[in-house]
Formats: sequence, C-alpha cells, structure tokens
Amino acid sequence: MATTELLASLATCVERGKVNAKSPFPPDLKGQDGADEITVRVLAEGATPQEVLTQALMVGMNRVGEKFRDKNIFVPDLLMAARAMSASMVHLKPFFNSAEVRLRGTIVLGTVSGDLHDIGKKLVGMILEGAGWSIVDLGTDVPTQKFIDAVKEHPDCIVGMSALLTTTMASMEESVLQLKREFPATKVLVGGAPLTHEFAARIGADFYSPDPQGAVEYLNTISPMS
Ligand code: B1M
Repeated sequence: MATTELLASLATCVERGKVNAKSPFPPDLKGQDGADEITVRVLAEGATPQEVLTQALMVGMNRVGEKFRDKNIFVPDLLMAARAMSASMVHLKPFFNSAEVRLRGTIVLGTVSGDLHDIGKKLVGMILEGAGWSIVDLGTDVPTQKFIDAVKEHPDCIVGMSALLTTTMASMEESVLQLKREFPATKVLVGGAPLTHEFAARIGADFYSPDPQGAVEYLNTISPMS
C-alpha cells in the first residue's frame, strides 16, 4: 500500500476507534490492522512523524470531533478514537522532543477549584491532542495559583478551564480574573455544561465553546498548522 493510502487508513482507524489488529472493535474491521500496526508500517515506508500527525491523526480526530458535535457518535466512540490515537502516538512520542514533530503549542487544562468533574475536560484534552496540541492536564479542583504557576512554566500556553457546577462558575470567574491580571496576553478558553457565551464574555475569557470541536476551531484561528 502506498504511503498516502496508509495515512488515509490510519485516519480511518482513528475515526472508527480501531486500536490494533487484535481489537474486536469496530466489528466490521475485525482482524484488520489498526492504528498501532499501520503507524509502524507508514513510518517504515518513509512517512515523516509530522505527516503521520497532520495527515492522519489530525484528520481522523477532526472527523471524530465533528461527528460528536453533530451527535452522530457518543462518548464511548470518542474514547475508542482516543485509544486508537494513543496507540499511534506511542510510535511518534520519541520524535516529539526532536525538531521532527512540530506541535501547535501547549494548552494548560484544568477543572476549576471546588469541581471534581473531569470526564468532559479529559475528552476536550484528547481531541485537542489529536488536533496537534501538547496538553498539560492539571486535573480537577485546580486552585487559581496552580493555573498561574503553570503559565509561568509554559509562558506561551493557552489556558483551558472547565466547570460543571453552577457553584464553581464563581471559581472560574475568580481564576480568569486573577490569571488575566497577571498575564493579560494569555488566551483563556472556557467550557462546561452550565456556561454560556454571555458568562464567558462577562468574566473576561477569550472564548467559550460548548464542545471540543468548537475549541479546536477557535484554536485553529490562533495557531493554524502551516
Ligand atoms: Co455531578 N453534577 N455532581 N458528578 N454530574 C452534574 C454536573 C449535574 C448536572 C447532575 C444533575 O444534578 N443533574 C449537577 C450539577 C448541577 C449544577 O450545578 N447545575 C451535579 C452535581 C450537583 C454534583 C454534586 C454536587 C452532587 C453531590 O455530591 N450532591 C457533586 C459535586 C462534586 C464536586 O465536583 N465537588 C457531583 C459529583 C459527581 C461525580 C463525582 C459523582 C461524577 C463525576 C465523575 C468524574 O467526572 N470523574 C458526576 C457526574 C458523572 C455528573 C454527570 C452525571 C455527568 C457529567 C459528565 O461527565 N458528562 C452530570 C449530569 C449530566 O451532565 N448529565 C453531573 C459527560 C461529559 C462528556 O460532558 O462534562 O458536559 P461534560 O463536557 C462536555 C461539555 O460540557 C464540553 O465538552 C465536553 C464534551 O462534549 N466541555 C468543554 C467541558 N469542559 C470543557 C472545556 C472546554 C471546552 C468544552 O474548554 C476548555
């Protein structure tokens, strides 16, 4: 199979959540190679890690994000896609610290103080990773100071905050306020079920997205992959 066909198959593996040859999911691809084997093959055929990232993984993950936003697939499908992407990334990770793979930048991600919900935030992180970003996940119940320390450590990062409780929207407001006071140029993206565009604008966040794909599209405007 030619390199371009292998890259296309790899994109399909991510889109369909096909991890490796042993994986029984999805049933119609049973017995076929998955993201794991195809990544090894395409690298051996001479594709660069950058091509694997941009022409296969990001393509597949973008389709996944769109399908999820359009409610054509659901959380379990998203998790399988993320597993397929991770199986491929294992083979790319050795190149990440070299000049061979250019990522778009770093996203510092966290669920705000007092809030323990992390399923949505993790999904956002997985899709953004699939879109070519490096993710620093601070976890849940993240105090403002931890966001600030992370920005000191990653000065060019974009900060993503998640809140699932109406009560912790107040923590988000406080964190955005303090972060913007200290780092006015740092972009802050917020999301989570109880939020609205109006709330995000009022607290001084740069962008609100109700879903991961919206976050990807906003970040594409900040850092297009050339
Ligand atoms: Co909680 N909980 N919970 N809970 N919980 C909700 C959120 C709630 C709506 C349930 C309800 O009453 N119907 C309600 C909140 C009400 C409100 O404030 N409006 C609620 C409550 C009240 C509570 C407790 C207070 C209950 C109690 O103890 N009395 C408590 C609070 C604990 C705390 O945080 N301090 C609590 C606890 C928990 C568990 C720990 C048991 C568990 C969380 C486990 C975990 O995350 N590891 C839990 C769960 C699972 C839920 C529900 C059932 C599901 C949340 C979820 O994971 N959804 C939830 C009810 C519901 O949503 N049906 C509920 C799936 C996930 C994929 O969606 O998180 O919305 P979501 O993320 C989406 C988008 O919002 C967006 O993209 C994601 C993917 O599409 N998004 C972003 C999210 N973050 C983003 C960031 C972005 C961009 C997009 O950019 C940075």
